[in-house]
Parts: sequence; structure tokens; C-alpha cells
Amino acid sequence: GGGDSAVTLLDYGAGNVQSIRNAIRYLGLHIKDVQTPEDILNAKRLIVPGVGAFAAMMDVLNRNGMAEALHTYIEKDRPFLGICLGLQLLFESSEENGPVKGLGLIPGVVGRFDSSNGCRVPHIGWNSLKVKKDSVILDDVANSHVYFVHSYRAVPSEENEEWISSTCNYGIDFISSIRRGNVHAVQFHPEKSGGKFHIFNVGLSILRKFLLPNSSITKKPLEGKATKLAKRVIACLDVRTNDNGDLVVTKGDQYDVREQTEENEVRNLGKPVELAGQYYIDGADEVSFLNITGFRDFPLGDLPMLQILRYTSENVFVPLTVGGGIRDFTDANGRYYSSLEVASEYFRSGADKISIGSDAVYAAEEYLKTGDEISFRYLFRLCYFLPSSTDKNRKEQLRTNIQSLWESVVVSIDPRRQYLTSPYEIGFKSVKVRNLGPNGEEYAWYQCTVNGGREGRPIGAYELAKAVEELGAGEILLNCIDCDGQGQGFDIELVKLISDAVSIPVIASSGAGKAEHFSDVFSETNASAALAAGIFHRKEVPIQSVKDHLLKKGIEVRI
Ligand code: 1PR
Repeated sequence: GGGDSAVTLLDYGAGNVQSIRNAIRYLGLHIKDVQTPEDILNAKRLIVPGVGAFAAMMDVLNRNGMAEALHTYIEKDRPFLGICLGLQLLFESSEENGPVKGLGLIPGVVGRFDSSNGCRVPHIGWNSLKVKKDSVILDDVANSHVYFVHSYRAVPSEENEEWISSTCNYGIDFISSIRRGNVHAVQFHPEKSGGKFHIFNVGLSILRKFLLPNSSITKKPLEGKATKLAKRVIACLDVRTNDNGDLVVTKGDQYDVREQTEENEVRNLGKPVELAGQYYIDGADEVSFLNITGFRDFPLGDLPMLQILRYTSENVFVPLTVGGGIRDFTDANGRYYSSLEVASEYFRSGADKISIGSDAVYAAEEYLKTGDEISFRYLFRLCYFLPSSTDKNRKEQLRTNIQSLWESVVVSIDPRRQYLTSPYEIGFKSVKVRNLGPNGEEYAWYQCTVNGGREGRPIGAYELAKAVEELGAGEILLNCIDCDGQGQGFDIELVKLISDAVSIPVIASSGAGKAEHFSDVFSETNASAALAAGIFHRKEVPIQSVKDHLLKKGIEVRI
């Protein structure tokens, strides 16, 4: 059924499209999934979201006849909205694992961002659009920030100029959207570009204009002159079961989440779904859930956590990250689950990114010890494949195919500061500290830990960061056990060390106590985002006042 309120969705099965489903449903529409090429040809409105690798997508679309149907549908000027890869596939080809041929409707080759010009790759976060006239679906949102996550992009040229409805700048000008007649496509994610604290909801208004063109009202465009990628402010919810068996938001003091009372109960700061919804309304650019006892409990057995994600993602239209316990696992009945199955369940429940802590440490340790071959084994384990073949070409191929999945993988580092009297005392990268150690030590290294800080490992945060960047991680969430919950500011020395060492985005975490701490970390380091927990949970500093402060300091934020 569905009639006019049905929208056809092409889910080619290799990416995470739960968020777009949630957004469509939120707008009151039904989803009809494409099963055959005829479903495409008969669609009233068609959305093609795309996450994953270009080659894998084209391969599926070509094999089942969908590519041809898409070609026909678009040539007939039927209502079409491509998202992310759904934009890229319209071009002639992509350099991603290629060249690989696309549908060839728009002149141009999709290439990779160049990190050598100082821009971190992937391009992750909120950037603003230079909107041309007659973009139709973007008419209301000129100057607003929208959410991107991608490493590949198409660039404007004389040949494709007539298609372009907006551009965005990230080192270079690239095509952020196209429009011709009823055919639209966007490089960003409208389904994750929400925000109720806006005059109106940017991302959903774009979708509404496409899906319900008659019902949408044109509003006055937002004022603002954003020109570059905004620094993100992220709210983090550490979640675990309390002693009554309820999942609660908790918060540690240097990772200790129990009250210093006789009962020694788990600190309870609220309900996860409620708090996440509140932070979305308050203007958080992202929300993270960390299932902090996931290393102990098997997350697929942890149905309440999946339920929390499901409920949250129905109403929260900014990126949701979830971490804790993502690794392969054998349950009590001897059934083996790959990391992919665990991660997929999180994605299906509404996560946009997953974060990996302990398992990334083990992977990096192996990588450092034994070099490439083994790193592949761990790469596959983390990224859902088990290597059966030792054929080098096959491995290369697998490696490139899964690389784009890695864009959704955040590696969470939990380091503890260890003081040194000399930088030569240990074989790991150290820093000269501003405040001397307890015995007057002038240096420190940052030791990685696993299992929620319980166990120190023979690898430093610097070495881990370099290794996971090489393995293809999309982003680094950089905690610091010493600073966690202290409210004394981020560990600037650590954040500087790591954000200068890698060219993927780094999220600074642990220690925020006031708005100035955010401007400190953004002006003194190359962090792309800053994350806080305690000050938001205890309502000491509202997210909006952090943003206002950053704005006053001339730091680009999403307003
Ligand atoms: O190892 O893959 O199972 O993942 C476990 C995840 O859980 C890791 O991301 C790890 O950081 C997290 N985790 C484990 N134990 C704790 C704990 O607190 N006992 N929490 C924990 C990590 C740190 C931050 C915190 C910031 C900001 N929490 O997420 O939110 O430090 O806090 P603040 O602003 O109040 O200072 P795996």
C-alpha cells in the first residue's frame, strides 16, 4: 500500500541506511524497498542512499540490472534523490579502488581529497554550502551547516556546471549537490543534518522539500556566513547497568563510576534515551554512547543497549556513535559471531558510527610487532572478514574494498599518563610536560589501556594512533584517564601530540569543566571536535553556551 505517501528506497545491501529510514518515517511516509529493476521504473519518488565502497555498489547495481533501470529512470526526469555515494554514482567514474565506471550521467571523475593541503581525510563534520539559485530542495537552507562524511568528491568543471546546485569548500571547492529537473543528489547527509534548536530543522527540511514538495513552506534562509568545516561539540553518554539491572548514564572519576559511599553504587546521571534527545535539542553536533562494560558482556546479548539506540535514533537526527564490546565473540553455545555481526547489529539499530577500544589496541600491538601481514589479519577481524587466503592480491583487494567501511570506525583510545625522567627511558613517544610529575619528572608518555582502563598495554597513544590511521580508521576518539571527570581541562599536550601525528580527525575528550576549555583545545591543538560528559550531565554548562563562547572566540561552529 502506501499510495502517495510511499517513497521507494534502493538499499543495495552493503551500507548503513537505517538513519535515512528513520528520517523518512519521521516525516510520516512509508518506505517501499526496491526488490527488482521494475520497482525503480515504477517508483513515484526514489531515494538512493549510499554508504560503503563505490566499486562494491556499482558491482551490485550492474549485476542485478538496477544500474540500467536507474539510468532510464533518471533520463526520464523522474523524482530522484541520491545521497553521498548516490551522488557519486551519477558521474562517469570514481578513483576509489579504480577507476570504476559510474552511471555516466554527469561529466567528471570522483577523486580523493588530498590530505597534504592540511585538510584531514575523511572530511567529517558540519560544513556549509554555497547554494546556487534554483536548487529547489536547498532553497531554505543556504548558509546552513550540513553533515558530511566522505573521502571522495566530485569537482566543478565547465562540463558539469549546469548540474551543480551547490558547492562546498574543503581545501578545494567540491560539488555538494546537483539538480536537474526532478533529479537531485547531495554529497552530505540530510538525514543526519538535523537540529531542533535551529529556526527549523535543516536536514529534514531538505528531505521534506523532496518528499512532500506541495506541503513544504519556504522559510526565510538562515543568516550566517560560515565558510569552513565547523569544530564539533560532542555529548558523550557512558552507559552501563546499575546494580538493579537498569541501563543508566553514568560518569566516572578517572574511569571509576562508583559512588564513594558505603553502598558503592554505580553513579546514576539519568536515562540514556532522554538525555540523548535533550542533547540533540540543545545543539550537540553528535551524540556518543559508550557501553562501558561491553568488554565483559556480549553486546548482542545486551538487548537493552540496542533498544536504547533504536529509540534514540528515531528522533535524533545528528550522527550517533556507539562503542563498547565490538569484537568477535563465541557465545555460551559455541556460536561464533564476527565483529561484523556485532557492528551490523549496532548499525541496524541506528548507529552511524561504531567505536572500537580494546580490540584496536590488540590489533595495533600485533601490527607493530609483526608488520603488514598480521595487520591484515586484524584489519579483517575488526572489519568483519576472516582471511582464508594468503594471496597477496586478494588481500589488497579486500583491503581496499573494506576501506570505506572504516570511515564509520572510530578508534577510542584510553591512555594513562606515565611520567619519565628522560625521554629515552622508554621506546614509546613521549612529550615534555608543562607541569612536572610527582617526583619532578619532566617527561611523560601515554600508555594505552584496555578493558575500561583496567589493564595497561605495551603501546603508547602515539604509536596506536599512527597504526590505526595506517589501518584505515576514520577518526580517533582521544580520552585521557588522568583528566576524565576532573573538570580541569583537556590534556593539551596529549591532544597536540596525537592531532599532529595523524591526518584523520581527532576528537579531544576528558576533562572539560567550562566553556574556555573548549576554546583552549581548539586554539592550541588541531583537534577537529571536543567531547564532554560530566558538565553536560550535571547541567553545569549548556551546550549552547559552549558554542556561543567558541563563536565569540572566532572559532567556526554550527549555530
Ligand atoms: O574496549 O571496545 O569494549 O570499548 C569500551 C569503551 O568504553 C571505550 O571507548 C572506553 O573509552 C569506554 N570506557 C570503558 N570504561 C570506561 C569508564 O569510564 N569506566 N568510559 C569508559 C570512557 C571516557 C569518556 C568520557 C570522557 C569525558 N569514558 O567517554 O565521557 O572522559 O568525560 P568528562 O567530560 O566528564 O571528563 P571496548
